[in-house]
Amino acid sequence: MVLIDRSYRGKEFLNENGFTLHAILTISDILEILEEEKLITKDQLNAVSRFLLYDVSGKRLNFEQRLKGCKNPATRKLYERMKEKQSNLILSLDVDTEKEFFTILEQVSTHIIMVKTHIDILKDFTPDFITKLLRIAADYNILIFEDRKFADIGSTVRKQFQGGIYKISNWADFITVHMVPGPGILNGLFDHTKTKTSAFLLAAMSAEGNLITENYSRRVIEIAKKYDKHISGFIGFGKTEHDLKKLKNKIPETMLLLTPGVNLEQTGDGMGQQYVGIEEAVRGGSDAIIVGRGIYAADNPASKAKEYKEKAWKAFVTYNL
Ligand code: 5BU
Repeated sequence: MVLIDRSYRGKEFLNENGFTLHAILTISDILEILEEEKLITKDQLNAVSRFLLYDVSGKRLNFEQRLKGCKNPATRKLYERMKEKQSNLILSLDVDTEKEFFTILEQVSTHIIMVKTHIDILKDFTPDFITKLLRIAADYNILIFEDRKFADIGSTVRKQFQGGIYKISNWADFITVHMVPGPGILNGLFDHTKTKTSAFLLAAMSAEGNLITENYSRRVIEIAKKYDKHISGFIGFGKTEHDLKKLKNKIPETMLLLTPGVNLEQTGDGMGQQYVGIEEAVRGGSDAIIVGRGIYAADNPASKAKEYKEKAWKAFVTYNL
């Protein structure tokens, strides 16, 4: 029997023997039809979907087991926020003024577990911004994720992380790190510091034509296993559920997979960004979705955030919980 991913539906592809196969319906499609026709219950649909994801494509732990086994305190905080807020939505708030930033953040705060910043985008940044951000984050139970994408030698990233005008190590719950320079970057960031910040490593990017290969992703994950004290998981994009599943299956169970490039309406932005849908991302094993323009550029960011949150959490409960 050949198990065909939902993402292949309607497409032709070559199997490992070089034969062209044409996928008409997937097992997930059939299950959904059976549920729509009331031939199986929603619970049965969920149980079989979970079986397909965790047992057929490699046995994996459920959410509670993952939380229980997780030793990294920052990662635990993120798991706990997800549970408390029944959400796996991260807002990427890439606006350039403080006023816009906080106006939108307050509007969407009940729906998100974490706000992702690019602190150097703000044109009116002052240290007061951080004071305010920390207060709002505490009031609304939101974590802070600075998407700095550190990518230099250990000595330089240490200064970039702790110093300058941003002093990221004082306030960010999480940062992003490229592993291009090798493990020394992690020593530079985390040795001899008392920072509570933990890292997400870039394992697969959403930018079209990016140079990350499957082998590179695998090596990033191998390094992460040795530094699990400071690493919470990976940023991983896949154009299809199948691509994401391949990545997810390599990731240690207690680490998280966060997926950027999620948008309900667009497939790209004309500048290389690629988007995947919520269902596909979560079915592929994404633990939380990162959404920027889909929310902050919407006419009504609050109602859009609610929509993303509800769809993503529903998919998470169905396939990944
Ligand atoms: P968007 O507006 O939803 O396209 O914003 C996506 C955000 O996620 C933006 O801040 C990017 O810098 C970030 N991102 C991404 O889009 N793709 C990646 O592979 C990584 C980060 Br890593």
